[in-house]
Amino acid sequence: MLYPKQSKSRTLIDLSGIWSFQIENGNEKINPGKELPDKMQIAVPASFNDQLLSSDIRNFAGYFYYQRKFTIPKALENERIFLYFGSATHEAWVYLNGKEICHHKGGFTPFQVELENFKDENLLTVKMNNILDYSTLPVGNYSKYEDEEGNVVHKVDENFDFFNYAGLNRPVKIYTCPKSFIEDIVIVPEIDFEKTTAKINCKVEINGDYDFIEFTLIDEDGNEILKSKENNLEINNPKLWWPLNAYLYKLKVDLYKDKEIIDTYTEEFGIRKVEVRDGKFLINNEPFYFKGFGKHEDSYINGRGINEAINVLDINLIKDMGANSIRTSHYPYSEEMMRLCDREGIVVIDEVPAVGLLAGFDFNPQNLENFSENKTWEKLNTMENHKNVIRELIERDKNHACVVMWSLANEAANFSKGAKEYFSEIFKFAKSLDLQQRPCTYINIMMSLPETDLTTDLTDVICLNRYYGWYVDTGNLEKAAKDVYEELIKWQEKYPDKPIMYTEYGADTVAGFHSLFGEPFSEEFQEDYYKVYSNEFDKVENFIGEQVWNFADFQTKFGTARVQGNKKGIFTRSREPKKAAAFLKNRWRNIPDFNYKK
Ligand code: GCB
Repeated sequence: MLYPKQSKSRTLIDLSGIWSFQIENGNEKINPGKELPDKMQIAVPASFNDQLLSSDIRNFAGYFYYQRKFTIPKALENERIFLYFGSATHEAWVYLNGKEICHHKGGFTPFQVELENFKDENLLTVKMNNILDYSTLPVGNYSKYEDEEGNVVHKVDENFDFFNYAGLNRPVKIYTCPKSFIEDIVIVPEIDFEKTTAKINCKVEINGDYDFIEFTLIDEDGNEILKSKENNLEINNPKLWWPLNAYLYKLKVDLYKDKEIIDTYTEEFGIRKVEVRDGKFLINNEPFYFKGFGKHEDSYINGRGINEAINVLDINLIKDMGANSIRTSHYPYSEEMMRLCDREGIVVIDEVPAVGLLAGFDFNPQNLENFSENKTWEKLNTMENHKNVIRELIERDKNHACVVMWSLANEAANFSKGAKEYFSEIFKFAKSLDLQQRPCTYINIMMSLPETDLTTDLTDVICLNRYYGWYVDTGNLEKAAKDVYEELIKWQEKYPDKPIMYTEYGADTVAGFHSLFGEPFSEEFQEDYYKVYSNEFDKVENFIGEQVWNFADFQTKFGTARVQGNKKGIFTRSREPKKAAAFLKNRWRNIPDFNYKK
């Protein structure tokens, strides 16, 4: 599916704005063909949770409705008309004038439906739920019960810490296409470094009749550098896409019928090569060092709803810090963010919403010991949805130069019986879909040690989340240093060809809280923590990157270890820097993007 764009052959209508909203309470039945009874107003795109000044609605689990009216201008009536959702979190049923026209499960990837029977004025109703259980991704602990009046009450206890923001979090659009149209474009660049040429393989899917397709390659200055009817373009001296130095070409695809262009779509892309070899992560044949952050899509009021100003600011902060990369923890971010990362040269580890695949995990460090007998792979039933989210993510993000690796899960029970079978299938599936053959990984949890992890051979890069000195031996940074180093060396010895990186390490830090003794939660502790870890990283040859947890403080579910959210940010939720920011900035500005580890 292509990102909806306006062109000479396509019209785009944005349905952002104020919609009506309704919670389904108890056994109340809402008629999607009628106006919603409550007449609550809600902004789209945004999560509903923080808009309505009601903690009941904020923490609601179950079914809810969004609704608005729209009109298709007469001038567009002869076109094909699609209704597109950037996302609907987590499951949606779409009704047009009371009739169900589509259903989608999974809260972080786009979907669309062709509109066929519309009237002068149309009632669009989207029924959704934010229920997470042992079959969905992310994973939640779900139960339901009947209250005294016989009403069904849904309860979701998330199997992860970030707040379960829901609703129409991303843009909703209507766009038109001609009768025959370009349905998809897959671009696979292949660089010949010796000949300094690049082949650009373009696979196009067309819906309907046409005579031929013409490809035009356009450089960043807008010059047409090549025109061809073949889908294999070759250019000399290609300008490569580099981290923080992005060069984007445009591929214009024109669809011809009876000598006329009937549809045209322009896709931006970068030419770059990604490869894992000899314990190194190579971009354009150069060993890359990841510096950056695990993030969240999280901001005041919008919740997980798209916030383009925050996205722009965050990327500027990332660049200012001397960082070069992010992980889309723990779900695919908006397409708008991915386009921004392409443009700005931010390297992305692109993650599916496979988080919480660890039955019974409650972030209680005291329970860390009990997991070897964990029965996750007997209890969970996520395979089908896991494959769906991988397919939908790769379909959406396949052409993005910024994406250098797919992360197929965060902190699953990779140490538990059944993990090998489960993940063999998942990795095989992901690898079969990406024509660019990007590396694949999963993000490894503390209990998955070199001695206990069962699936490392599947992964291209060993990605570790570690909390020595925080969740384990809280406050003891001397011990943390030893643990970090010894574990890294064990991984390196066991898998000498696999690069290793940290994808999470951090300590909750309350901005403005200081301590003469570097106590946990103080800004001093956070800085010391990062100094200690950095020191160990530099001693390990195959260590190829550090992404701290987290870029900014973020909202979470309630818990005794969460004070109005997770406070491991280097920045506060409103993006003020904590003390550790200056240390990391100085460190990262002095670490080159390439060839740091000789
Ligand atoms: C983790 C999770 C992340 C949490 C973090 C924490 O390991 O991957 O989602 O937010 O720990 O702060 O506890």
